[in-house]
Amino acid sequence: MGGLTRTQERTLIAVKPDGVQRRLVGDVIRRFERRGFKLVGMKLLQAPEKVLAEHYHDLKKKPFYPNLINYMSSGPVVAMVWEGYNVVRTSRAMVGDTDSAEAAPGTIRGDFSVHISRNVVHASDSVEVAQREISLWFHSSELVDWDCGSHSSLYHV
Ligand code: IDP
Ligand code: MG
Repeated sequence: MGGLTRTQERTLIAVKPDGVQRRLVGDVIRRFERRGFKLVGMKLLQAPEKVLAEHYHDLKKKPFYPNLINYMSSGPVVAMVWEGYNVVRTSRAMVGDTDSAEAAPGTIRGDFSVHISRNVVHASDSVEVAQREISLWFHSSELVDWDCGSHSSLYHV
């Protein structure tokens, strides 16, 4: 037994409008690459209202919901799909607590955010939610299966 049974796990990570405007896209990507995850989808887009309504449907009754939709519509987001062993759980740890004041230094929110309403990045919170969010934000044709092969660690001389 043993082995990496969840290597194929995928999650949706999105740099929110504040993160894009603050030029944090590269830093977010760098953290996921350094950790060893594999980028299988990425696009910059102005999020359609319908997508945001579906994405945050469980928060519809919250008092902050209108402000959340305004925030998420305030500029483009960079939506990404990352793949790897336990990527859902690990990326939540890398992103940090929803409330910026609770987010540990070293996490994305703990390094870049001071308020829950401008917390720079989204990460799916379970494998099931990740699957739903990935199909909401991406067509299957936009996801690329690729092999980490020879260029990840070898130089050709
Ligand atoms: P998560 O992004 O850490 O999964 P959720 O509870 O799913 O947190 O909330 C989704 C997003 O809604 C948060 O990332 C944040 O942008 C926003 N949000 C959550 N709670 C509050 C709040 O109390 N005030 C303002 N915005 C909030
Ligand atoms: Mg959430």
